[in-house]
Amino acid sequence: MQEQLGTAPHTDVDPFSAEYILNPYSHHDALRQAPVVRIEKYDVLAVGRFEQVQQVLADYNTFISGAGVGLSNLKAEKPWRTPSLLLETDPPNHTKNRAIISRALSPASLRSLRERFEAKADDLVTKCIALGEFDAIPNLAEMFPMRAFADAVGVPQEGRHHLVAYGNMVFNTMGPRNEMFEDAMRNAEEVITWITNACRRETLTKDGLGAQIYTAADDGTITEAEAGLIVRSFLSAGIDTTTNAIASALVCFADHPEQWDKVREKPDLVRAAFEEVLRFESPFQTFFRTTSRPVEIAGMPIPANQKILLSIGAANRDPARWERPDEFDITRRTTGHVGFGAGIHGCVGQMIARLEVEVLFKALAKHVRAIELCGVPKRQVHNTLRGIEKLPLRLHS
Ligand code: OVM
Repeated sequence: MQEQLGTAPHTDVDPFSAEYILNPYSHHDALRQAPVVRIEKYDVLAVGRFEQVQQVLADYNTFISGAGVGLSNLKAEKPWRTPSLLLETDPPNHTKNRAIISRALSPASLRSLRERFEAKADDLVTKCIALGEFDAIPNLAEMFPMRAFADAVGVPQEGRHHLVAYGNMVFNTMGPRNEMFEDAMRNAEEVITWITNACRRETLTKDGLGAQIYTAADDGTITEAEAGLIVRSFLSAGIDTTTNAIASALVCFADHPEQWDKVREKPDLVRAAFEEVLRFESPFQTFFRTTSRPVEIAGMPIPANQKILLSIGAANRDPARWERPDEFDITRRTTGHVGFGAGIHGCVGQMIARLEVEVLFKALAKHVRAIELCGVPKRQVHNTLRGIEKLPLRLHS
């Protein structure tokens, strides 16, 4: 008889149920009860402790991305789109593609964007103040990345609402085939057509981040089609994530006016505050890796070809790693949070995300004395993102 050593405890927690999504934090203890747990409903393993999440992210040869970072194994099931050349790829291809997109997002490249972002932020904040009570999701949280980021990439003005729909498709399809998955894919054909066209060399502006990717096709490093797919990564990862980070930041400051006062007194605190928002309300809550070989996590044997869910949200509130994990505190040390992931797949757009949020919240700090919630924010029931659907606010100048 073979002895069962170090088996992962089972849990009936369902990270893709509406109940969980509306309040993930009340379920995280169950995910953190052991270094690895088995989620019965999907028959996958999960890690929610900071230490193991960190460890899995660091070991990219064992815990690969090439089988997808959603529940579905892209090597076994046909994916709905060509896999991403960055997110869903492993070295050596990942390394080559990542270098190309990194160059486009380098500090030197981003420096020239600051002034344009500032003008847009000032204009948008002034308009939002004038609206009185307004919904901050379409009017602010979506609008800012949709103007600042989409302009920076160089995509057409017409039809930009498809960017939000596409983000919903990309992130909701990382979960199981549930209602959220099907809802996000309802209009897929029209959205994919728009996105595919937006990624073409002929469609992009000549001076944007998108055009910069095509210079790698010009010198033969990648093909024209690969350049289009790398541009697609900008449009997949660059809108919904930032939108929900902005929305969460607005709620955090509305709920903690004393911390908003600190930011108003010292706007340079915005950057540190944003890291705390990412820890406290991580926009990208969950994703997966797949084992490329049999391995042990904290002594528990894991077979090859096993999907493992990483709860970024749980790791960023793990009491073993963070003091007072459930308190929003912009003065804490947030170094090491995994809100942007970590390691070779760590968010390649993190510097532009930080720039967008810094500029927007500095404009808010300049014009807005208080951020008032005019009703309960309506959560977006979403397989992957910590989303807000409706956010009634008033900005007091
Ligand atoms: C991509 C992609 C899509 C979603 C997220 C992401 C967080 C990347 O298509 O490359 O990174």
